[in-house]
Amino acid sequence: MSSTEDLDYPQIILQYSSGFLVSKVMFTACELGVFDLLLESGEPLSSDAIAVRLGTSTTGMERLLDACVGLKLLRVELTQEGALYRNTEISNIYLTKSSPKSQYHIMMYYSNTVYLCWHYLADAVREGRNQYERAFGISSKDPFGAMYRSEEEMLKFMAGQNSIWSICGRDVLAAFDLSPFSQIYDLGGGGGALAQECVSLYPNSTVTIYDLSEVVQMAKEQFVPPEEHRIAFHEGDFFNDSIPEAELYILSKILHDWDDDKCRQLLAKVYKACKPGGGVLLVESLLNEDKSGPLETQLYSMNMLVQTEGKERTATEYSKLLEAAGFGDVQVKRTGKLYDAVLGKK
Ligand code: ASE
Repeated sequence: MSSTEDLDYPQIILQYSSGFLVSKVMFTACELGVFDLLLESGEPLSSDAIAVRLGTSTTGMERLLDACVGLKLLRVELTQEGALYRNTEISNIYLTKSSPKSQYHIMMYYSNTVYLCWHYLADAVREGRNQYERAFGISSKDPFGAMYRSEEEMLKFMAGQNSIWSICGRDVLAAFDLSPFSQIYDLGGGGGALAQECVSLYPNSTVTIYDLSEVVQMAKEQFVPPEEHRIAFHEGDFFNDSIPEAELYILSKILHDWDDDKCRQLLAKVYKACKPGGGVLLVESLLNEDKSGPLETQLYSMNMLVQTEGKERTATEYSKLLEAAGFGDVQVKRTGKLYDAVLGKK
């Protein structure tokens, strides 16, 4: 045993045991609007003032604020009038609703939807399938039918995905020089934040968001500004409807939703539609070849188990899927961040 491990005080086990408490404290402070209030107020506030303004109990709010201080999401200062709380820089940027890099919506999705599926993780592992039936009483045969079971759920998911691209989009699109491709389809492009990053990074490109009809309607209404003429829309189900010809297809966090069989079907269809000289860009979180990490990706793969039909994969697994569909010259770029990029050519 190495000297850093201590069997009498196994700190790592205790930390892991309370990991879910940490997430829930951050989610709850977001949900109640603590970070938004402290940003708006422009001055540090007492726990009593925060509780009054947010309509909560003082005893609950005081403890929530102190836990946020422990997590370094808030700072506390002791004055004659008592303890005063303020946001940290990272909270201002990522945890307030109005910030351009806000992660508020993905937190709400994790806290109110994903969290409920994870309650049944042991069942998911036993059965090897998602847990919509147990968590929400709805059939899990069609995972996106289940995920989009109401307009509100669909909106939460789309807003959540958009918040991820507001911080990760640029890196994955810059991983390869995509300027040779001007006609781009973003298959399953959802709320369009990645498409928006794409046209801003590659000003000569036009991006068509291909997604289910109700998703496209929501994207037009809620997310993509109508004056953005480099973004177009195509309503369809990429498994059952035709895929138009283009130079580049982006599949961003799409293959991780599906089993190998469905991935092969989809990629074969994309290959057929693709112009010669064109390609496909996969944006995914890559597992190490021996699946020893990264931890974040291993956890995402568990999330795919409880929520979808898919899993996270290694670079070699994605390369094989691409090659089986006919794509060649497969290149892998690790960004060092959460999401990586794999490019295949026709
Ligand atoms: C999907 C992405 C997500 C399907 C279900 C999902 C996310 C949460 N639930 O394609 C967002 C990203 N998080 C993960 C775990 O990938």
